[in-house]
Amino acid sequence: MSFFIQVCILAIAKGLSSSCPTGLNFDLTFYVTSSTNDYLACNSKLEAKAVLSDTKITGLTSIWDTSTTNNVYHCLLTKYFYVPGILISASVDVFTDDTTTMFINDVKVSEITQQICFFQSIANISSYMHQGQNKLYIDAYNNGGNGYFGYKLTIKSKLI
Ligand SMILES: [Ca+2]
Repeated sequence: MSFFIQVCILAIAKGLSSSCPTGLNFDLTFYVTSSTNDYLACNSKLEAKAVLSDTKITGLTSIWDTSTTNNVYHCLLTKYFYVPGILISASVDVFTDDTTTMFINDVKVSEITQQICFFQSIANISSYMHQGQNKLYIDAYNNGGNGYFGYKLTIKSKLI
């Protein structure tokens, strides 16, 4: 192999390697959302898988422990999620009929108590989270009529 060809191969190889991604720019945006994978403990009953509510919430999945309810009811949700890499930002959307209080890592993040059927969006909740395992806890009440809630955490992180 001539010296010229060897130089050309090295130049091409170097060009290829410098164009490969480093891994530091991967977008690790993910969502933690209400779903039928959630477990709810309602009215002192044993924890059970959530079901979709007959009432739909635009953009969120509405859940409860039954598809329809007209009773005064109290449900608790505990869910763990993992934040990989370095946390960049986090926000939450939540909708409830009638009231909810949301905690992340045992600190109150959101509270809807003044109005029924209320949507709340909080742009920056990253200070409540950390790299690794996090705990979401929601305390929900229905004071009559339909009862359900939905939530969506949007979390952005990057590789170290
Ligand atoms: Ca209600």
